[in-house]
Formats: sequence, structure tokens, C-alpha cells
Amino acid sequence: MRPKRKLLTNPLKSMKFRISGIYLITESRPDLLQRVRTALQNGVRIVQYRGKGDFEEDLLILACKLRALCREYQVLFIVNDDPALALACKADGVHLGQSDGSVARARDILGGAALVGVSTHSVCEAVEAQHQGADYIGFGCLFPTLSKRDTVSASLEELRRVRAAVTLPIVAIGGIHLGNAALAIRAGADAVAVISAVMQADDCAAAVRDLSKACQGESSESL
Ligand code: TZP
Ligand code: MG
Repeated sequence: MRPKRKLLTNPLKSMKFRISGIYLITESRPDLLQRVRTALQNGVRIVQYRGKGDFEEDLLILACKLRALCREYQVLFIVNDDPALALACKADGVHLGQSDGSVARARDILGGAALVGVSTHSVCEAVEAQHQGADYIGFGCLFPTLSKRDTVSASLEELRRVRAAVTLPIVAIGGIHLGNAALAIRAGADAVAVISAVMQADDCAAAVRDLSKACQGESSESL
């Protein structure tokens, strides 16, 4: 049976929830919830639940717990890949890879107010995502990463071209850490998506604070 259509609020439409700063993507780990809470307390602006490695039967439970946590801190909550899971846990939206179905299909499942993000790796994909009606795009993989296999590399130069080609918020991704986050922001990204730099940091709170600081005050004009 098709899931019931549900209208989600779209906080992006209020400036309060502009896509900026640190976009945290989760990874499977025993201290997941505590770590995400610490990250939220220290300034993460958006959380994406990426359930790779989690047991199928835990996906909805974890998604609901993360959803509740994000609501507590009034932070956007996005589910990776799966509009049906996003609907079931009442997420603010879904993030789609190039092979996760169209923006229109995700909206059909989630309702028109849901946020839909799309992963892109080139100007062409970015323009197409905007044309399809995405709310933001991910762009990368900018730097080497151990968090995902089979990544498509994308340069800072291409990010500058994407910035010039689309008006959508851009979330830079791939191997971003304290030493290179500002480069991505200066090249035109509105936010940086990180997994390991926060999920594997010895001091998660300091990692989020330092990354946020590194992103603040940077802009595409300052290069
Ligand atoms: N998509 C492109 S790179 C990547 C994803 C999900 C992994 C990013 O992880 P990290 O640890 O921040 O490099
Ligand atoms: Mg995907």
C-alpha cells in the first residue's frame, strides 16, 4: 500500500533555518545518539541519518530517536536515500543520490513541503537537480575520504563553477575537516557535510565548535 501523503513543514522557507554551517551525516556506532546530542549542543545545523551498516529492523527506531533529538534542538533532520523512511519518522526531508529516484517521486511520497537534497558531482548534475526542484545540492567528493567507497571526485574549481551556475544552497562533502573546510566555503559552499571529522573525533564538542568557526566569516568573494 502506498504511504499516506503527508505535508511536512519546510523550515527552509523561513530564514531561521538557512542551510549553512555544519551538516552532520551519521555513521553506525554504539554511541550514535550521545555523539549527535553533543554535536547538536555545539552548533551542528543539520543532521542527516545515513543508516549504512545499521540493521534493517533498527532503521526506523534510530531514525525516530534522531528525529526527536533534532526537534529538541530545533535542527533540520534529513534521511539519506529513502523517502519512505523519511515519511515514517517524520523527517524534514530526504537526501537523494543520483540513483535514488527523482525529486518528483520523493515529493510525491513526502509532500510538497519536504526538503529534498540531491548529490551532485558536476555543473551538469547541479543544474539538473535545480531544474528538478531540489531544495539544496550536495557537491563532492572534494577530498579523499574513507567513509564511502566508489566516490566520484569533484574539484574546488568545479565547485566554483557550480556556484556560478545554480542559486540553490550547496553542501560540500567528502573528506572535509578543520584544515580544508574554509576552502570549500570560499569556493562557494553554504555548508559543509562531515562524517568522520565529527563522528570519529576524540573530542566531538571541540571538533564541531572548531569547524563552525572555520566556516564562519568565509565567503565565495574572499578568494
Ligand atoms: N558522499 C560523498 S563523500 C561521503 C559521502 C556520504 C562521505 C563523507 O565522509 P567524510 O568522513 O566526511 O569524508
Ligand atoms: Mg544515496
